[in-house]
Amino acid sequence: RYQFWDTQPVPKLNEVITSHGAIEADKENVRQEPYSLPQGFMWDTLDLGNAEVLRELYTLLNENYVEDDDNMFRFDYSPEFLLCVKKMVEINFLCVHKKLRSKRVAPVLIREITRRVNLEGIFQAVYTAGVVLPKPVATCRYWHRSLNPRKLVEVKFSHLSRNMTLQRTMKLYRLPDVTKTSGLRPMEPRDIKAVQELTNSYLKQFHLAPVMDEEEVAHWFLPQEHIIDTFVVENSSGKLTDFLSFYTLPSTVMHHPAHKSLKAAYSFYNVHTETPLLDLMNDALIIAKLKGFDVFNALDLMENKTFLEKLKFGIGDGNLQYYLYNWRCPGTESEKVGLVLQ
Ligand code: YNC
Ligand code: MG
Repeated sequence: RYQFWDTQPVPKLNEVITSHGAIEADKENVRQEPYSLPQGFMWDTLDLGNAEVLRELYTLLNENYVEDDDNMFRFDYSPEFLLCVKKMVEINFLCVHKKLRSKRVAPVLIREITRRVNLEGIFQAVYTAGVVLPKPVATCRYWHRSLNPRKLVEVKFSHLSRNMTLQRTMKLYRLPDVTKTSGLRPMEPRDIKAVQELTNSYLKQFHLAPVMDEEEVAHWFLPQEHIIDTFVVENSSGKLTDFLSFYTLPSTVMHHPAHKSLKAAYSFYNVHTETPLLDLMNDALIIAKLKGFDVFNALDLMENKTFLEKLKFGIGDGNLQYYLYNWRCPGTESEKVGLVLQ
């Protein structure tokens, strides 16, 4: 069935898993030569510090990366966002030019990235995809919260429900102009240590979650305009008790005369110890609306199911499958997933 994936150290789709552990042992000798590409192509390690190279990568993804099932929207990662690629350990941005599709280039790219990661002494990986492959460790679903219903209806991202006028829909999704939680403010470099402690202790309750060092916390959470927003809650004695975060990922609107882009915020990590999660997330919606986002997206992982319906998120179509490479372990419920990949 899976010509490529059946050769890889991943569990079979029908496999019943009761153990935890690597599927194949760490390699003693990793192949030194790069895998061959089709005639006329060569490997090139990108220097994303070079503006021209960054622009080229941006154009490739902008024209060829992930679209929705109806081919109406396509992710539009900004060049600034792509610069984050440098430090990533998870596998992301698998993309083959539209003209080279279905020619078995993807397996070559996957084998080559595996070889390069192996050369660094790493033999496991985590990745997500919309497609079903052997074998998901968890299945999550996106939910969408309208912030600008008029535009979402115009670009056909959403449609008016029966018996609902645009006026009533706009009223339904209206949000306050000010946040509710006292002590809520943007994260600053001095908060890194506290955010790290909050994150790592909160994530212990999930089955699939990262452990972040200080450098990773600074990289993933420090606010960067048009990339990542993080707001912390500082109580009256100066202690950080909670934080919310979301990243920016616009989508290109493919066939619309007036609207070219959909501005979407994606829920990232939201950690609560004192503030109710519902209040924290309502404040996230208020902030995203004030910043001009059209829609706020969240997966049904971690504790998100406790607020999605209450905060008027609607369920999306299509699943996001989570995978581990060269690691066998039983599958888990979306509520036990504590990992968000951008
Ligand atoms: C996919 N998304 O099943 P079989 S997500 C993995 N992830 O193999 P061809 C995929 N494998 O079935 P095309 C995949 N999509 O024969 C397809 N495949 O075993 C498998 N789209 O290759 C597929 N980006 O080259 C089949 O297909 C084989 O030309 C077919 O290329 C696929 O980033 C693709 O959605 C996705 O650019 C590149 O369609 C292309 O269609 C495309 O003939 C639009 O490939 C953009 C898009 C995917 C976003 C993502 C995560 C990727 C994870 C890759 C796996 C990493 C493994 C771990 C490596 C490190 C290990 C260590 C240590
Ligand atoms: Mg191909």
